[in-house]
Amino acid sequence: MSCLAPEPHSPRMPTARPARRSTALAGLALLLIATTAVGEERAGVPTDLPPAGHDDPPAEPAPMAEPDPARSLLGNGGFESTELGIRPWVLYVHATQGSYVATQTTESARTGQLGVELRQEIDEEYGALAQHVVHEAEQAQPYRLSAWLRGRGIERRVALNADITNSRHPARHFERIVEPAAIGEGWARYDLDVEIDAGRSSLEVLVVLYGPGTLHVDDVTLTPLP
Ligand SMILES: [Ca+2]
Repeated sequence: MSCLAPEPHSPRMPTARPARRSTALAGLALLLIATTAVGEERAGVPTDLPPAGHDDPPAEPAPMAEPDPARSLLGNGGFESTELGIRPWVLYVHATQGSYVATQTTESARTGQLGVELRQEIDEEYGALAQHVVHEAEQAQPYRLSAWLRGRGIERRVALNADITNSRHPARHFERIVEPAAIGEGWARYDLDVEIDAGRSSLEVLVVLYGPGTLHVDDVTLTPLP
């Protein structure tokens, strides 16, 4: 677990665009106090399933199974759209326009043909891929934000964030920090579990690169947990 002190590079970040983000800063300190980090396990597809026909007990449900993109609340999570580009994702940067770039590339594809390369161009605190979703739910439901990442030259950290503002409950902030040593040139999946309350929720999910480096991102999903 990590509890972050409110810092200038807070994930509840100001943005060069769009301007509406700047109004959200007032609640920053309180949100960060509620920061939640989840386990550091990497994703893994079970490889030790018993052969069919054995009397071995059945394998436990795989909690880290590959999320089903068809159930995801996010759009263009595989970055495959050649019409939309990265939309509805947007690129946030800390302050300096052009300090990070987000580009669809074939090198960034884990599945399909394309993924996104998020890269620092000019020294700056952070850049982030962000997507905003409005979700209406009859009852509370846990969800899992998952992203497949690989990278190089990352010196500070990467984070998965989810900020959830609900019509019936106070806003909540969820965060998973990924240390640079955990990000290699091979793909690994990182997960962040969140709770979406009943009612109308405004969700913002972010994949944040702090400091220098190149981060390849693909197959980002926000799917309901059982
Ligand atoms: Ca893809």
